[in-house]
Amino acid sequence: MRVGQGIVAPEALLITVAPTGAETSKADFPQLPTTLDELVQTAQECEAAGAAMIHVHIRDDEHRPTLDLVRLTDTVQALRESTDLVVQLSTGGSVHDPLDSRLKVLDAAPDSCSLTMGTTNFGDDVFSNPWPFVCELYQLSQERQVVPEFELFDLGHVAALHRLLDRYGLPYGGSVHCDLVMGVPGGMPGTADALVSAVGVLPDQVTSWSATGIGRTTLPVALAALSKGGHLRVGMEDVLSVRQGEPVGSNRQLVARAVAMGEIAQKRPMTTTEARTLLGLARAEV
Ligand code: KMH
Ligand code: ZN
Repeated sequence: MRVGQGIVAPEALLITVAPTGAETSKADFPQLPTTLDELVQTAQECEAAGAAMIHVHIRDDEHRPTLDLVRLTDTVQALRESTDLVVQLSTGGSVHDPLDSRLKVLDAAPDSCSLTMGTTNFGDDVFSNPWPFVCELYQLSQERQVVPEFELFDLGHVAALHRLLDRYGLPYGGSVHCDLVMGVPGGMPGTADALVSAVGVLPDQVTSWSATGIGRTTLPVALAALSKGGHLRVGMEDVLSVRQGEPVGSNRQLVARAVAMGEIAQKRPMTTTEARTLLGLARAEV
């Protein structure tokens, strides 16, 4: 296939940055970007370092996770004005967010949204994604012309993705991009073996995938993903140490490390334009 049909140069590595998440508190980790200014600055630094997409969770004035629609809309606009990154809003939110608020995230009109393919235990909590909610969110993404990124925390989520695509067809834009989220306590382990198992049963319709390993699984998962031809997600949502005893200083540091790992695998960071092509956004925008 050709560039422009969703396929980009094989040496291009999509690096997605997930800078904030919903689980870490500002008090525990002051370098976490929680204000809009901090998020914009992080986004600009990460784009300069090699990221092409940003996975966004936002916080309120007290630095608590929020799905406030005005804030989400302002955030999408600010990121568009200050960067060329593909802007992906989290529809996962925090484990405490109700399903209807999570559906409303699409009202903020992002380029992309995360879409988790099933319920998973999440440490001591439950990250709830019942099948009817998954179907509703997927159909809404098609209707609103938002490109979903399917979040796969478990092998069962891969099976659910088969079912979803068979039932409702391809996403808006025609590409199918997944992200393996590995090493969550309650989900699949962050190991090379688990990654190989999951990648081996992805639906044929999948056009690209990335992976991220939570906490200490971040490096094994990244290295396994590169070995299997996948892309990378990095950021403080997923990991807070660069090595034992050394806290992450900035999201840029994690993007730079992903670029360096990619270089060893003879990959270069994908441009934002290439990312739009990969994800089907370029075709969608024509
Ligand atoms: N914060 C987690 C409960 C997503 O962004 O879509 C869910 C999450 C996944 O982070
Ligand atoms: Zn997230």
